[in-house]
Amino acid sequence: MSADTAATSLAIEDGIAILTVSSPPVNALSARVRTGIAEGMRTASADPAAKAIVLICEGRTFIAGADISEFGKPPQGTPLAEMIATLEGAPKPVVAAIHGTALGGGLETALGAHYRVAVPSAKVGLPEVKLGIIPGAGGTQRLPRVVGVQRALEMITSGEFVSAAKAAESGLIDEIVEEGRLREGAVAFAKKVVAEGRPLKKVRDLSDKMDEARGKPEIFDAFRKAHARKFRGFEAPEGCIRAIEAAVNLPFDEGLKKEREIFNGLISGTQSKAQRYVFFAEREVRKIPDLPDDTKTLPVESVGIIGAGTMGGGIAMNFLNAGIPVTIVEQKQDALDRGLGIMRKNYEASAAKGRMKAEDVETRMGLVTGSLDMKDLGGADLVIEAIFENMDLKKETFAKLDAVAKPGAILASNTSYLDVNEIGAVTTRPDHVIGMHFFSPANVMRLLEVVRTDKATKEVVATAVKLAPKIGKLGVLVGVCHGFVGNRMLAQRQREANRLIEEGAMPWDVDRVLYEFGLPMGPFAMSDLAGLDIGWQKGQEATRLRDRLCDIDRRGQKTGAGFYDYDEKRKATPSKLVEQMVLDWSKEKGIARRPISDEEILQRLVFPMINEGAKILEEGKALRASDIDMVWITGYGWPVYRGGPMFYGDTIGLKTVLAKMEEWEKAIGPEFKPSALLRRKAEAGEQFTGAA
Ligand code: 3H9
Repeated sequence: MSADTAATSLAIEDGIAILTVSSPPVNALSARVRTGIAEGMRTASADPAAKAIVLICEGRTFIAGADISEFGKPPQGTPLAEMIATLEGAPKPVVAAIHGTALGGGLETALGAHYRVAVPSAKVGLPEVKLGIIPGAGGTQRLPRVVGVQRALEMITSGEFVSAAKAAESGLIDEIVEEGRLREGAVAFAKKVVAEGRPLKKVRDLSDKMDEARGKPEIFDAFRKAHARKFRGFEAPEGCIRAIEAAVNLPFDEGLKKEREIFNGLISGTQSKAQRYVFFAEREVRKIPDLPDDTKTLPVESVGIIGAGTMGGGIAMNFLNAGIPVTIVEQKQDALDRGLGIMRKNYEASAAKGRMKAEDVETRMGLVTGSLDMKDLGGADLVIEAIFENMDLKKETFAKLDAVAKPGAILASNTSYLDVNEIGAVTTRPDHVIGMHFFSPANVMRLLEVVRTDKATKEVVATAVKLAPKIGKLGVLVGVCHGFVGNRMLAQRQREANRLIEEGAMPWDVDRVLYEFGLPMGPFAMSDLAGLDIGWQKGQEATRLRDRLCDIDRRGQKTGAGFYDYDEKRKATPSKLVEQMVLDWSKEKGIARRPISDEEILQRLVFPMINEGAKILEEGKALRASDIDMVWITGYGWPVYRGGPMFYGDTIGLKTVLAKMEEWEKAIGPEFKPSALLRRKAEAGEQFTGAA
């Protein structure tokens, strides 16, 4: 075989050809791999010494899909569909031997084989939808022929990874072989197929599992309807459904053509570009230039948490889920009991929904110890403070904590805004103090901002960063500044949201624009959910419209009214009363209201965020634009198909963003002053991410 096809090797042993793929890290289907497999298949097919062919991979996994980094580049080597046809069309049985993950083009390859075997730990799936595309090498046509239409719809539109056992149940895997003995198991299976004279089972020729859906378009419409909320804004799920419909209604080759047409349409679109960017951005987050992978980390085998409120309890649950024991300290017994009670209730609710077993509730709650004495934190490797957001209180707490925590323990603050350097300065160990900023609800939201203080040692920072995935979080490294990355940018948006309703928009206009953009909710609906009385002081003169709402007991969802009116199901409707209050507010402030377009609302909310993101980069408070985007996607529900605010800025064009900032700086005020980085990039015709 020529040098550039060395990603595969072929051996014939005891009548069975073994075609092995070796292309670390994940055996993605690069041009070399595709060409190697196609050549290997042709050689093995033509060799009379081989009675069957086993396709197997070296390393940690079976083929994990097409090589995503090749997308958008000119095609080279054997096309994937052609390669798969060499498997399906082989004149002797082809067996795919699966370990690790057979994903996307990897599973499509396995579906081209006549039989599939897997070890119990293997997983299979078609996750293309998460990249904004559909399976483009026959997956949408072959999978429903094997597992049925309903199951194929679920698998392909969700991109879920399915265990070998479940895959075997649905007929996707023909046999499960012993863990660690895949090669032997696959060869034995191939010999059995030969000995028994089993047919060459070509998936393209199967059709009985699709009968249930033939002539029944209502199946697809019902599926669309049932998942409308989940699919909102995304283009790819609809593409998946249409391709599966084609599988049901068209002959195989025409279905393939339809699949290709849909695939091509999606892959050249902005959504897929954004989603592929996010795939790599997510993996970039853990790459920190001065903390190479082999940086020493400190053990975290037990954790202390100060504060059993909503945040403290939610944070504790992450560690309990990971099997790490937690001691949680409160000041008063009733607050402690309440906090522990809520944690238990949350777990019980998960168990009731079937998300965990009933006994897991006890195992997890068995790992938590409540205490009223900070001294009980003396044994913890890491202590996270999650008390009220007040600098004096935090300093006092850290001084006390420093006195009881063991030497070498890491002390972390969950502050959302405050200066963690200043907090660390009250301890004898500022080099062991960092920020670990969780997002509410802390047991659900994936984001963790790891706040690097000036004095924190590399080991301490690396420990927090490496801990994040263990507790199910994406740990994004950020620098100390007011609000860090996420809330610092959010403050820009909030300021403009308030100003827009003074100038002419209504709260529901602002919320609708952001909702239609793809966010789960806008700032006013969000405030109603969180409670308008945060920061409200009863009896004091209202300086904000929301305080005025509190004065008349419209304190948000919990009181049945806030910016919106709520019915008993908490469904929101715009309030006439609030509308009048907004009009009065503008009048009192002497602002002549004007109509504001949706486009202006969106720009006014989002462009200042992009500008702030640029300042964050300029000041080195985030490592790269893509880290900022991951903060917004995982912490604030920014739609993944828009790639994050910095990527979005790139898609709009930085010249446009700059021009607007300049216009508003003149018309409204200095808070819109463009960052030097934005100006430089815009003037040079560059992007923040280089990926849009
Ligand atoms: C597709 O197949 C389209 C077809 O239908 C049709 C085409 C015509 N390509 O995640 P990890 C890199 S679309 C290129 O950290 P893990 C990854 O960037 C594809 N690179 O490891 C990382 O690089 P680095 C459908 C890839 O163990 C390194 O490998 N398939 C690809 O946590 C390790 O990855 C998918 O969507 C790729 N396909 O997870 C599967 N995959 O070290 C995508 C990985 O430089 N992949 N890399 O940062 C995954 O879900 C996970 O990577 C996997 C391993 C579960 C496999």
